[in-house]
Amino acid sequence: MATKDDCIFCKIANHEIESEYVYEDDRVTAFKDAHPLAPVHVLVVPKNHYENITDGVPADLLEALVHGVGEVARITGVDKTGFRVITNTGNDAGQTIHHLHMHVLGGRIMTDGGP
Ligand code: D5M
Repeated sequence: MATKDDCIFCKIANHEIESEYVYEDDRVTAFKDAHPLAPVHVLVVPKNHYENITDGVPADLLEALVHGVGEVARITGVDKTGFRVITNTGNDAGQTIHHLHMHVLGGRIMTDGGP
């Protein structure tokens, strides 16, 4: 499995560091964001290391990530109320953790345009 030794999300995704997990399958892990910006703020990440969405991510893994987003929405209940999905990519987007992740945000009205 591709990992990056110093990558915190690799460690969380593969249970070397424990987190508040919301959903998991053989390819993706979803866990609560440590600095939530909404009542529901969950990160969906691949277990294998990819820097971001442009890092040659296979189509079937993208499908698995989107499936994970749907599972998180269903588990947290925001599938019924609406939610936002964000994937920050690179410096201008403010990506701070360089392991591909999809933010799932919900549980409040998203009126601000930002996350
Ligand atoms: O978002 C990176 C996100 O990752 C940011 O919302 C904080 C969150 N974060 C950072 N470290 C952790 C740990 N250890 N557990 C859970 N969540 C964490 P970005 O899109 O890169 O700006």
